[in-house]
Amino acid sequence: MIPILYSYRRCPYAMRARMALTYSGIQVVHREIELRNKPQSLLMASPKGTVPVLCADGIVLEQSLDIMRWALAQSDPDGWSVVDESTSQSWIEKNDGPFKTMLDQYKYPNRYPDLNQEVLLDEASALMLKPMEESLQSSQYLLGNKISWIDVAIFPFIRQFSMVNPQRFNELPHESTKRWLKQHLDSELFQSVMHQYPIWLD
Ligand SMILES: N[C@@H](CCC(=O)N[C@@H](CS)C(=O)NCC(=O)O)C(=O)O
Repeated sequence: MIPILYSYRRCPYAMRARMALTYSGIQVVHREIELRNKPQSLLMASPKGTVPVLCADGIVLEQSLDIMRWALAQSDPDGWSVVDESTSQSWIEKNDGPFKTMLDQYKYPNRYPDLNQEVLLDEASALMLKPMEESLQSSQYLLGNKISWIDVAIFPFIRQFSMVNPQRFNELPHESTKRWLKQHLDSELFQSVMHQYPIWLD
């Protein structure tokens, strides 16, 4: 059976999963959902109702990182997963934890009227963008001169952050991070996972 992927085009978690699946050459049946109107089949497979979700051969993977790991375990032609475990873990924890919180606060100022955008930008820089810049000044990718699953897992979140206020992002002194971001945005892999699908209805 071809695995089914429930996805949402603009979701950064779904983007990282789609990129890993495409890189690994795994064919999936794509089911594009609307967050406001989730299909019953998704909720039956995964009651927590987030995307991405992958249903394959009796297994249900409900976390984007699990989908990435599952894909890479099947095929990893360029060695994306050949990286130091603890360094990767600390990047992911920072990205999926406090940076994602700041990203939401920065992206939805109406929901957080007490927070100041410039302060948030400074905090997000100190937490994530500056450490990324330091790494990317000394190597082409976050964990060295070879792309790894960490670059792919983090890139959709930096993309989203940069899109909140592109002009302001551009003014930041993080030239290597901007170069890295552009390289991923322009990549064939990223372009290929941004295909627009019609909404899946059960
Ligand atoms: N930890 C999950 C997070 C996934 C997630 O939060 N996805 C968002 C979309 S970007 C979602 O489905 N939210 C549910 C909703 O908004 O109802 C993962 O890594 O897959």
